[in-house]
Amino acid sequence: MMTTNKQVFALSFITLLLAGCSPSSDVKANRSLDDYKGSASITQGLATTVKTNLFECENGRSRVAGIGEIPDADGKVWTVPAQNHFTTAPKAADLYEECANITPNSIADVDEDSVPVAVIDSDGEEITGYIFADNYFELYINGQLIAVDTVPFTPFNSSIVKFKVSKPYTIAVKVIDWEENLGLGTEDNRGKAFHPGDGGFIASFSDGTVTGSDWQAQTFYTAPIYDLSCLSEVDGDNLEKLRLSENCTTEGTDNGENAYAAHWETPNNWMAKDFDATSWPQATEYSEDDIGVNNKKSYMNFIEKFSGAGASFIWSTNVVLDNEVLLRYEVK
Ligand SMILES: [Ca+2]
Ligand SMILES: [Ca+2]
Ligand SMILES: [Ca+2]
Repeated sequence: MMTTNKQVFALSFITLLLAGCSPSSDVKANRSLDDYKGSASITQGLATTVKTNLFECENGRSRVAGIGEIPDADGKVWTVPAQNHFTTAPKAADLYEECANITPNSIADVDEDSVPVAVIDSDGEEITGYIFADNYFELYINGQLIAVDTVPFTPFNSSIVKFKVSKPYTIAVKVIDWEENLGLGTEDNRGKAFHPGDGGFIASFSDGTVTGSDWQAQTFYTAPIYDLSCLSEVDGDNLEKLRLSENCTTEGTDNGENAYAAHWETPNNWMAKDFDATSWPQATEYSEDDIGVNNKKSYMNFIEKFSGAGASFIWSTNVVLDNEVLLRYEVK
């Protein structure tokens, strides 16, 4: 049974009375965690850094892309911003990557013939994909990991991939909105030490497949959360519960060290061709203005392959607070 906002408020009020009129910040934090009734596992505060930085930019600046671990109240350890295959998987070819001095002005200046082809079906169709992710993607075709993003955090880059496959086939993508403050879902930006960055993913494929609201998207890591009562989950038609954070603040702060984070376990076989994702929510579309790509050459120089090809930016329902999102689409 869902707990209504009124019930949460009533519980909070009773707990407040029990705790006295001026609860310490610890009591306040415990009260929030005790009252949380959703399906997520909750962590609070900064994660322990287990990998300092996955990526060094040879030519210019990049944000530190670390990996952290943080336990929840049950002792289960969560990897933030998400588990990934950056250090081991084949990297996508670069459309645009400043750190590697790959900065073509347009698609005409890209040597598409040199892009390696991942073969899934030897008698299949050869398909080229053009991908821009804020900040990081891992691309699976029929459950096979084809390529991962070459830059986990910043600078913003774009990628080109080729694969040979027979229809119908399944595209599955893990996208990560990376974070500087591991476990807190924030970065030092816009004058705030704890600014929640945003995500965004757009792709088109030479067989006409484009990202849009007919893709499916589910979040597995949502942060920062400063008041757990802003999280909600609702049922939809044939849907797994929508994991909503629309009532949570997206404002930056200089005091974000005690933020909560919501984690959900990713299914083991989420990328498999036969994984049943029919219950996942539909993806939410975002505009180029929402994502803020108008000043990003890694996007604008190839815009004909993105919005110009009919693709839309997609993510789960909250492009700011949802930081690990799984996407799926079946090409008929
Ligand atoms: Ca990237
Ligand atoms: Ca974010
Ligand atoms: Ca971002």
